[in-house]
Amino acid sequence: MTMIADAEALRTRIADRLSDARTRTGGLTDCLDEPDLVRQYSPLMSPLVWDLAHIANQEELWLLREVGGREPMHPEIDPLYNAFEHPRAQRPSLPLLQPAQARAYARQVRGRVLDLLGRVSFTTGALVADGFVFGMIAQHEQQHDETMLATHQLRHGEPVLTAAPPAGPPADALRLPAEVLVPGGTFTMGTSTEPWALDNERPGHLVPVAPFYLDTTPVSNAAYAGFIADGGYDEPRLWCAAGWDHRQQAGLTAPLFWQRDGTGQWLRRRFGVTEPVPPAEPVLHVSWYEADAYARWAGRRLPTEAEWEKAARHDPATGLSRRYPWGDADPGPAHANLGQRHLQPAPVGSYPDGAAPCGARQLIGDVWEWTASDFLPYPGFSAYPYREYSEVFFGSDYKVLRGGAFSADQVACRGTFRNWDLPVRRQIFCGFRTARSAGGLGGSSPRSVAEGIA
Ligand code: AVJ
Ligand code: FE
Repeated sequence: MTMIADAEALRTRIADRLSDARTRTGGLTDCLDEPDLVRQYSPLMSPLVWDLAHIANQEELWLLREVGGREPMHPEIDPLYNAFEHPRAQRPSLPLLQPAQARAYARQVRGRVLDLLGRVSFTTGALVADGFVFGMIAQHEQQHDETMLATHQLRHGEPVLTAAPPAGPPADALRLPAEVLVPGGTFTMGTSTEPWALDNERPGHLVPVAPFYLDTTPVSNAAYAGFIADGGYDEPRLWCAAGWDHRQQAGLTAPLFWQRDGTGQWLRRRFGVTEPVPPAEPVLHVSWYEADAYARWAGRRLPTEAEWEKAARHDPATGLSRRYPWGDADPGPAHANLGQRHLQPAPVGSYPDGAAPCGARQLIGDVWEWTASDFLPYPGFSAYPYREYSEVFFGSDYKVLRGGAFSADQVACRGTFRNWDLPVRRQIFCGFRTARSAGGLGGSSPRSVAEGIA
């Protein structure tokens, strides 16, 4: 392809990804009236109208000002939408733009961005090379769309979101082995080549991984209910010290949004609808502490981040790391449950076309998976283009989650993508799978996926 055709293809791709994000933002905000957009549903979340204007403000900052060299449109509002100046709990008391003003601001910014996109040459430096900063802004909006979906899940009131349920599991789901072997050896973790990878995914580097067994699928609701029924929440030996303190202080007894009906059956609230907990669906809305305790109960442990990524990306046939478990092709509807196409995870064992070379399924999509690892920089990390995306969060406070969920869009999900949160958090769309080291003696596992959801 010529350079000019390349640039045209890139413009189209950028415009499409920006437009996808805006469609989703609209879907999450047009369904609510003004009081519901301005209200705060939980101190953990911003009012939706804050996300709306923050999305526009970041787009203005990075695309119109940094790339386009324009003057600020409304400099006086910048501090209101700087996430570091005002914690979420305080945002409802700020003099925020009202919904109509926030929408108008977002529309104006986007119009100017599309003008700029038509003129930009992608050759004026690292920020625009391969369209990076445009991709970063599409990812940023989609990340806030995911946050807004979590706000919807916390909201009480009539349901306003609908989506088709995922298909039933494939015929082989129940016959899958409960765990798969990931052979030991070095693999390439992270990337130096994926054009829209964010700073914390870089650079690609070699990491040795000892052989281990990984659950074929995420842990199901039925398996998790087994942990509850066995007294897992009342057995301090299953919890790390900080986890037990938190379990006591927060009074945890089950995943967030679960409750028992009069007969002791588990129900859950999902986007305003209360329904029986589906046994075969991956468990959602558990904290890292709960995932860690479950794994200990199962005689297992959480996978490290490196183990997770090796299982998801390493191709033993070539020795190379793939972009996704299934290869390098962008995710399609047969590969993974992504993009808020469904508003719940698919049954464990779904998406055979998205399986990794090791045989693990649903590594991408369905539920974010807690890993054992703290959020740390890779060797050779350098903050780009701003320290507040990743660097200020590095350390032992945050745990890494991998793989994306039904709530995440494909532009912000890939084999190298790293998410992180505090180990107490569970309003995000998080679940987990477990692992055990191979080679040693001991370690238990059910024989099949079917046994795990019986
Ligand atoms: C990567 C999901 C942890 O929401 O705090 C949004 C993404 N960063 N705006 C977050 C983000 C700046 C971030 N997470
Ligand atoms: Fe943000």
